[in-house]
Amino acid sequence: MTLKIGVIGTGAIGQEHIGRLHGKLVGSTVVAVNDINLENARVVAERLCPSASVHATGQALIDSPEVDAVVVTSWGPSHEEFVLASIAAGKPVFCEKPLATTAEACQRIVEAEIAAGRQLVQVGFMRRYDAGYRQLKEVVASGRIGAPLLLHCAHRNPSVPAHYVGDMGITDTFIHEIDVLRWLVDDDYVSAQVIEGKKSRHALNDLSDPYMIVLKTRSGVVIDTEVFVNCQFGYDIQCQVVGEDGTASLPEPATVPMRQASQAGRALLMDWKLRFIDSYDVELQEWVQATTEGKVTGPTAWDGYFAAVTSDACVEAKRTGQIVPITTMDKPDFYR
Ligand code: NAI
Ligand code: NAD
Ligand code: ISE
Repeated sequence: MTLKIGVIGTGAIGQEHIGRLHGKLVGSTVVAVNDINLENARVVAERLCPSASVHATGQALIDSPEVDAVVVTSWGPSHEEFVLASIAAGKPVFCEKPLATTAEACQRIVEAEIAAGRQLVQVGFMRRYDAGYRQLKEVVASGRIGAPLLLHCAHRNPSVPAHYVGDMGITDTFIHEIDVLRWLVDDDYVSAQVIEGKKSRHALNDLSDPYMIVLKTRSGVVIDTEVFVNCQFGYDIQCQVVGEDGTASLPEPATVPMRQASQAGRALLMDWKLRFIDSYDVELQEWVQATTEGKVTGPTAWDGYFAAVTSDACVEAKRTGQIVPITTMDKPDFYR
């Protein structure tokens, strides 16, 4: 069976995912697209999936009988509307992170999915599918470095566009760490603190950049992460786990070591699209397969909700300078 997919949001990652789902991966085809910028949707469809229909609204795409499942790759603030509409239509939906931009919105999605009686939602936390993070998790779970005590992490982008503003360093960027680190150490967070750094001259307008975020888990693991989205030098993701008996680090992406022009070294990647390119393929291939079988096997709406509660606490911690507790509703049996 071929899964017929509708994609809402034909921007950067929407185009990447259309390329995967229409031609690269097995068992899927893109039959419909929409973007708030309809002209862009037409141009993208013409280039990547010429037989797809271009719908005037996201709702029309979701309602279309030709669409079996929905992929939401529009801007974060529009996610809630499209995920709720997909649930109401009884259609499986893969939503890029964040599931929604506030915890309340994610809670509405969780409640709607439970009321619908079956899991339909998967969130695009693709780092769980990355070979490096999977190897690191295996080492941690094996006990070879003892129990994890501390994590030192960094999420660095070379630069960000002008529309990247406010607290997107937390809600759009650090949200990846929020999800993957909780999965890595198999623990939940209880508090958040944010310490602002000296502002880089490369940070535009009112953007604070860089800052440090400190999360504490239920079992007492302390996780510090540098978020620096105008670091200039590369797209650089770091994660070191300090255990009772040793340390283990996220492998660097494979690039060719060179000696040239009196320098020895390796090139750094500059683009997020390339750093986790394989993990997007694995993530979406598994989603296509599981959706065809009527299952959700990846990060759920609950994971999206937990990430949003944590992200809200980080935003509050940044605003107040205080250590903010992270409290969620009890995990419903539906997600156990
Ligand atoms: P983008 O700005 O390139 O594309 C977003 C697209 O959504 C634009 O074409 C815009 O016109 C469209 N759009 C916005 N509101 C809409 C609406 N109401 N209806 C229909 N279309 C709408 O943004 P980008 O970088 O592609 O990010 C999109 C989403 O993907 C975000 O949620 C972002 O966090 C996520 N993302 C995830 C990544 C990952 O590594 N998993 C990487 C990059 C983005
Ligand atoms: P983008 O700005 O390039 O694309 C977003 C698109 O959504 C734009 O084309 C915009 O016109 C469209 N859009 C916005 N509101 C819409 C609406 N109401 N209806 C229809 N279309 C609408 O952004 P992007 O970088 O592609 O990011 C999109 C999403 O993907 C974000 O949620 C982002 O966090 C996520 N993302 C995830 C990763 C990842 O690594 N998983 C990487 C990049 C982006
Ligand atoms: C973007 O949306 C992503 O998801 C990238 O992975 C992240 O590094 C970047 O900061 C976000 O804006």
